[in-house]
Amino acid sequence: MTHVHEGSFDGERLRVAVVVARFNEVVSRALLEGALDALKRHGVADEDVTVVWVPGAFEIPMVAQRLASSGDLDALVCLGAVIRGETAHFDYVAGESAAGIAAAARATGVPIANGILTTEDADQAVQRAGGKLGNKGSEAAAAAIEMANLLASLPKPREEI
Ligand code: INI
Repeated sequence: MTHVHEGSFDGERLRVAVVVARFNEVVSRALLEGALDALKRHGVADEDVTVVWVPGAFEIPMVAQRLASSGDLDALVCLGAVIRGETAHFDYVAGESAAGIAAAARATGVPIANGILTTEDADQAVQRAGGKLGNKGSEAAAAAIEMANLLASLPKPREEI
């Protein structure tokens, strides 16, 4: 018989950390609100949620990797906004944060959802942080739960057997 794996959105008993960048704080706070709301709606207990603020999106991967390697978490959610109009080093900040998050997830085996907006201007960011285009913080939180449950259902890596 074919084996099909799909992660559920049941957050009960999952321990989740949210790493959020203070840069563009109005947008970040709206993303955080969306993420916390989604975690609650999916059954993650308040006491199983940790929120960590960092200065900007560039700092997120280092903190995410530290938290993910603690062994105390089932999933992480990273939130922030990198807005092209505001910086000449948009590509470096956006690229490093996305690549660093992916690298931290692969290095630790803990799913880390990328809820860092990369937009051309502030309006595009606002629309994705509880505006017309939804809340990417909520979507990232749901992805983190789904991935935590999916990974738990997959065969363990060889070295852990
Ligand atoms: N950090 C962001 O999260 N978003 C941005 O748009 C941004 N801009 O525009 O520069 C930004 N820069 C700060 C960066 O993340 C670091 O905090 C800083 O370079 C110190 O390491």
